[in-house]
Amino acid sequence: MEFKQVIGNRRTIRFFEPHKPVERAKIQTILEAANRCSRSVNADYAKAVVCYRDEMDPEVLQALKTPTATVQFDLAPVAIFWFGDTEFHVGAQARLKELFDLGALAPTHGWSHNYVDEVAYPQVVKPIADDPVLGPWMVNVETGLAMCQAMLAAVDEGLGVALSGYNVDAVKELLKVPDTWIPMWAMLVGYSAEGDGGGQRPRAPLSANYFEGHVGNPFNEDPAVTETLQQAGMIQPGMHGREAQRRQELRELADRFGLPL
Ligand SMILES: Cc1cc2nc3c(=O)[nH]c(=O)nc-3n(C[C@H](O)[C@H](O)[C@@H](O)COP(=O)(O)O)c2cc1C
Repeated sequence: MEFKQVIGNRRTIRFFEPHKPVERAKIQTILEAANRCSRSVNADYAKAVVCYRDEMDPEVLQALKTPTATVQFDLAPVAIFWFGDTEFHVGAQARLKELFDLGALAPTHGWSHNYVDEVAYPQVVKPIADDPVLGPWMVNVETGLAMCQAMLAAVDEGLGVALSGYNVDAVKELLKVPDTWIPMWAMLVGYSAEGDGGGQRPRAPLSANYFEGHVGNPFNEDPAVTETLQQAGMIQPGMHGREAQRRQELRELADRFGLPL
């Protein structure tokens, strides 16, 4: 699938084909996409545990749920639980030196083995890792990057995908998660049972949130570019104006899966 189409097709899917298994090759592709995300100090922030619903004890599956994450756990054949490693600084010096030796980090920009040992690690990386606010902030951002690439890879593989909260305490114990990993989100993966999900979710125009030069000077869309992006499938018809059709689809899904409406 073209990249812009992948971005346009992605939306939170909450109804999955419950008995259509996800090929393991597709799960591997999703994880490889995450593994290729950009990351500071070339660290492995993102950790993931792939769980197959049908291999889970039904009581455990029940224990994972939260008020905002219920039926989707029953319907999705796969849940990938994501965590962020707070020990990202371990081995950072060696990894930065490797990047230097390979020429990814260049002396033109001030890099050397000494710079790693005397500046980059002790003055930048370690203080961030030791800071109770900055450390987790870094881990959260970096893990989010990996999860985003994973989601897009899932869409590219023709799958539906959703991020969801879950009962962290239950999962930590069940999956033997170390205390140094920050729990993030569950990524539910399966074949979508809801067509195109009812259209793209409402989004503000760029000018509401993005600026040029300084805050307050909105980045205004060029209509010709918008049209190109519409043709490429990145910007798709939204949900407004399709409410009746979507309600009908929800009724059919509720009937099919025996869910209350
Ligand atoms: C980090 C994250 C966590 C989310 N957690 C939940 C959740 O627990 N339950 C749920 O129903 N939707 C969850 N969502 C979906 C969003 O709340 C929202 O429904 C959706 O409109 C986001 O837009 P999208 O459809 O383009 O993904 C989550 C989304 C993100 C990005």
